[in-house]
Amino acid sequence: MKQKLKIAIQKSGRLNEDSIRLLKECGIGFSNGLNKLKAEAQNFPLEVFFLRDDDIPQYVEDGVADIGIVGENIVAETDKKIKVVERLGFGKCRLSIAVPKGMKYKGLSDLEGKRIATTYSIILSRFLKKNKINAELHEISGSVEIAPGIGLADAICDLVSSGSTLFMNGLKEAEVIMRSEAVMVANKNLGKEQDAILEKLLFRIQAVKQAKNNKYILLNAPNKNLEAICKILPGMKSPTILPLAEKGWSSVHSVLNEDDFWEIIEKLKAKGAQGILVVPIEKMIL
Ligand code: PRT
Ligand code: ZN
Repeated sequence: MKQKLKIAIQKSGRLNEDSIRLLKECGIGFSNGLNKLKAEAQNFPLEVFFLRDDDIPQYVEDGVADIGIVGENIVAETDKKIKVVERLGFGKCRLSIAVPKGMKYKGLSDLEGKRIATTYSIILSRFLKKNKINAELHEISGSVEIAPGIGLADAICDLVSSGSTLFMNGLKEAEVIMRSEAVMVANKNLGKEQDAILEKLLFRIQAVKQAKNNKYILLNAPNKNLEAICKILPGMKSPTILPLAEKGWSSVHSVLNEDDFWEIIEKLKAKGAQGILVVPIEKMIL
């Protein structure tokens, strides 16, 4: 029988949809009906397991799953013998210490002797030890943000993304302990066939990631400024130039990085570029 790669993704929660979307963008389709534990991909040797995120590192270490998609925060907190093979760019957040809004917080030493509530006791105790702060950790399993309000703790350590949960609970962010995003993790001793399937999958993921960071650009340029315009465009190799029916004008095609996008557009306009079209790229193979 042909070998398959087993991937564990979150069953429900913040990473579930983006994990499924990523696999779909890689051309891997599977049915993900409610209450399903497992699904088989239709057109790729992949078996998908739907699990709680906290359990994914253990399953990958044990080899029940070969790979998994999980937040770096969970990778660090569970501390299993697995490797991170790709950062995926979604599920971004930070693990932060927060204190009551009214507290005058000047620095880490203000946490000395304080009670801190968290579900991330491994990462937090490592951080405090490194910074030589003695604080009392209260490990709780959820709703950490209410701990100071009910007198259970003086501060908390929890995940933050928009900051509105902290705000609504009268807290402010004091220290960022780690930044996190979803990553692909893998078992350290994958078989040869599994390794080859993983390589294929990572190749597709990288093509999808690249495409998201880049845009295809088409514009019309007066020939007298072509050289200046080509210098502004980075492109994969060099821009494609096609003559327009109108004399003295050309059409220029290239690829732009999302980061310096607007700056480049402004420079192009200044050099007389017109009819600029910017189009999303679906896949990008370098
Ligand atoms: O059921 P299961 O155990 O699988 O899910 P879960 O409830 O433990 O995790 P889930 O779905 O909440 O989060 C999964 C992963 O998403 C986390 O491990 C992080 O890697 C990532 N992530 C990104 C977040 C957030 N952003 C986030 N904001 N996880 C949780 N939060 C929570 C945070 O704990 C706090 O309660 O959202 C609240 C803060 O959000 P803001 O926007 O108000 O700051
Ligand atoms: Zn969880």
